[in-house]
This record gives sequence, structure tokens and C-alpha cells, in this order.
Amino acid sequence: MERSFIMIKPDGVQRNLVGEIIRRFETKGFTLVGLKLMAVPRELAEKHYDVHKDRPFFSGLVEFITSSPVIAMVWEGEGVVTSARKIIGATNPLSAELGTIRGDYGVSVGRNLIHGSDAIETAQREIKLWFSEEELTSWEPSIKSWLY
Ligand code: FUP
Repeated sequence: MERSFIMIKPDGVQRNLVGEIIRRFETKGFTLVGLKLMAVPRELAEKHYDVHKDRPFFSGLVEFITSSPVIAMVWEGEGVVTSARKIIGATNPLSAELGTIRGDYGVSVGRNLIHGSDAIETAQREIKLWFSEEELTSWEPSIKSWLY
């Protein structure tokens, strides 16, 4: 089953949006298979954003992600990678549609509240980077077979 790595960034935690953000994924119908609150080691932040290492915003981004705790999560379900990106909204919150997490709560690209994997292969890499196998628990929603 498809999985995505979702992280509530320090600004989302500081602004008490953890419950609201988790609610959106739960009510959409995806299954939470891993969750932890953690301080992010610099090395992990640098690996996670490795693709941006030559960009001017890289050092500020790593500073920010390591500045206070994040919520790291893995969500599961058919199409979860693409759907999560829609739930999250565009990178710049000022361009993000209302109804998305960034569109509803964000004002700055450097404080855009949440990360979501941008492709299935990226999700696999990020999940390995952030979670051990033992930290992930697959479970079957037993209420209705059409809920993931
Ligand atoms: P996204 O996939 O929407 O998280 O966006 P990107 O992978 O393009 O960017 C990763 C993070 O870098 C963004 F969440 C915020 C930060 N960023 C900036 O701070 N400035 C920029 O111009 C672009 C991205």
C-alpha cells in the first residue's frame, strides 16, 4: 500500500496546529501508520533537504527545521502521495488555495507549516530516513473496506 512521509514543521507545532493538521488527513480517510514528536538532528535535516543543498535558502531552512520539535508521520492509502500534496497546498502559502493547510494558515514560504513527499520514490526514501521499520505499524481499518 502506498505511503507518504508528512512532517509538521516547527511553525505548525508552535502555532498549535498539530491536531488540526492531523484531522485533515484522518477525515480524508487515510491511515496513520507512524507518528513521533522529535527534535531534528542537523545531519538528518541536511539529508532530508539534500536536493536543495545549493540553493540560497538551504542554511536558513536547516536552521529552521532544527530550531524546535517537529511531528514526523507516515500516512498510508491509495494515492496518498498526490492527495497529501493537494491537502497541503502550494509551497508558497500566499499562492496556496484556500481550503489547503498552507492556504488557510500560512503566510510565508519559509514558514509553510508542513512537508509532504513529492513522489512515491521520494516518499520511500524519506520514510527510510525518518523511521525505522519497528516504528511503523500497518493496520486494517475494520469499519469499512473502502476507507484506507
Ligand atoms: P515543497 O515540496 O512544497 O515543500 O517545496 P520545495 O521542496 O520546493 O521546498 C522545500 C522547502 O524549502 C519549502 F517548504 C520551504 C523552503 N523554501 C524556501 O524557504 N524558499 C524558497 O524559495 C523555496 C523553498
